[in-house]
Amino acid sequence: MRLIKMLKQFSLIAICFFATSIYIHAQDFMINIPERVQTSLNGKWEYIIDPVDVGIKKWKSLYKDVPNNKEHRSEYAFISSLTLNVPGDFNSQKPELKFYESTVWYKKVINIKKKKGKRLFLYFDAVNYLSDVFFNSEKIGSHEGGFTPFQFEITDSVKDGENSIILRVNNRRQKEGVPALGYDWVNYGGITRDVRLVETNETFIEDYFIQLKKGANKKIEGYIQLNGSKLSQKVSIKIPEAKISHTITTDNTGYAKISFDKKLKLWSPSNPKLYKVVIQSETDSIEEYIGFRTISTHGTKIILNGKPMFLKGVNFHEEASERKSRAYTKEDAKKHLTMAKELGCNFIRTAHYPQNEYVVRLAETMGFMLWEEIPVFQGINFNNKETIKLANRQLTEMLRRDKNRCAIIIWSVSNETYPSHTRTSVLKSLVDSCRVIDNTRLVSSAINKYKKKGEVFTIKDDLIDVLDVIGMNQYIGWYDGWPVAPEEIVWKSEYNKPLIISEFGAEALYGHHGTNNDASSWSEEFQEKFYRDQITMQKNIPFLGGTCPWTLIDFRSPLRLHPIYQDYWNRKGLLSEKGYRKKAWYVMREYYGSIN
Ligand code: GCB
Repeated sequence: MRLIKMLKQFSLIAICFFATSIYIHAQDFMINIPERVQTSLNGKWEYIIDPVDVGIKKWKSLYKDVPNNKEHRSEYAFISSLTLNVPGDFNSQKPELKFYESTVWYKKVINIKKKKGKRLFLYFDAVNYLSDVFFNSEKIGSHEGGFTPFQFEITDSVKDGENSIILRVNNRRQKEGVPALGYDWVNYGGITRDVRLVETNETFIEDYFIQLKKGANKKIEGYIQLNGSKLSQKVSIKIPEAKISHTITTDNTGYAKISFDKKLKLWSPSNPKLYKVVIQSETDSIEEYIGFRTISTHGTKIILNGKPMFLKGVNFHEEASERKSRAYTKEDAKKHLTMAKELGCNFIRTAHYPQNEYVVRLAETMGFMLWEEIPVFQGINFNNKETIKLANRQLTEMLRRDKNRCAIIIWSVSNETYPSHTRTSVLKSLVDSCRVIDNTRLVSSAINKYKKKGEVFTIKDDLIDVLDVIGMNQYIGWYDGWPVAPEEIVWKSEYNKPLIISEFGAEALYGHHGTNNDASSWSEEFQEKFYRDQITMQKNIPFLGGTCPWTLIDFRSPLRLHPIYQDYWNRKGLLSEKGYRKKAWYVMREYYGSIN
């Protein structure tokens, strides 16, 4: 836990260089944002499209919010009739921004009435990808990374009355970024998730971790962290339903360990039990529904609450396919999760990045186990120190936000990275950081390299030495043909660890019919047979702990160029973008229905 504090202090002062500006990284954010006292800053924001990023270089007055008048003329303007919806990606809101990857400026004027003894924070659930934030003409900070929250305190710069917020948001792919240049989804830019003005007391409960201790089923452990000037306080953790009231005292850094014994009802997919937990300090109080469960492995089995569990999974992107936009509402989350339930799933891989909190929280109440990953995706520059720092920061932010979600059973550090000495040592260090922050969960990575010899497929990657679970993306039958009949394929692994097929899939256009033995037919029949063949093969893997089709629903991708069958859609969905079931959906549904 001490190490976490050191990591936190480091991230507070971390400074990295980008283009001509100096990036002061956002503060560590407070957790459990839905329960904070807040005003939503969602709604209409004025915008300016800046394709060559001239604003930051030439028009200082733009972000300083200097009015354009007789004395001062600049060749730009925010106009009240030109607005974008926040949250929401900009690409889907204006036809001219369809595949746009550059800067958009955002502006909102808000009215604030200052309150004595209260602190104020601007809190962004996520902005893709780079954000520079200006408040009342001053730069208050920056953030890099499109899928995790960040906040800035504005208490001292707030005025009674009108205050202006200006953001430069740039979603240009970065060679040194996380993710880097190549990825198979639309790079939806903009203020893609909720924005909030959060009010706290002078000293408030900033962060806490409350979970079952690793390997124990009746010891609750964790910590609490206060933020403010009255750091040493008595804090109680109450779980009224279980008649728990545990009191601790924070030290002069606002930190205290939590540890008490209690046997609680355990969360599981069939009984997603959550307890109301109330945390009360002398100056603040917050509550949250938290579940308790154990997760471990035993040989090649995944063990939930002491019992082996097969993960009936599915992948999906944070995309509202039918709307052709980022998904960002609770209803969007409900829609995807209901579709996964209908397929018979008990497990979700939120694909390649942390999705919004609606997805994670709703999944937990609906009884899904989750795999959550940072976008360390192919093509990452493992030789660049700044890139590695950034990956680490995204990992820290993901764990910080979601560590109290018992539904998350697996943290993943990467997807399909090319094995090399540097890559492996960087990923191993990410696995280590992950375990320092949270040793209660399993750690994995989706790898995609195996050795093929005739009918034998051998799993081998040095990274696996440090993983709890092997994630394997394989596209046998789609990108690679079947070397022998599916039932003849033999998977071998020298690791005594469970395997999750983290991806497998084939393309079909909904409503398009054709032969079932020709991948180029793009037909539902081909995809249906592909699924039958994959299931035949997977059933023969003795160390298989779960599987995850790629994907639940067709998603947009600028990489998918077939004008007739794809038209910038990845068609590996079991459902069309409108949610219609392809034939393969029924195959998967039947398979999941046959597993207890
Ligand atoms: C993969 C990637 C995923 C792609 C998928 C595909 O291995 O992890 O992001 O969308 O393959 O469809 O090729």
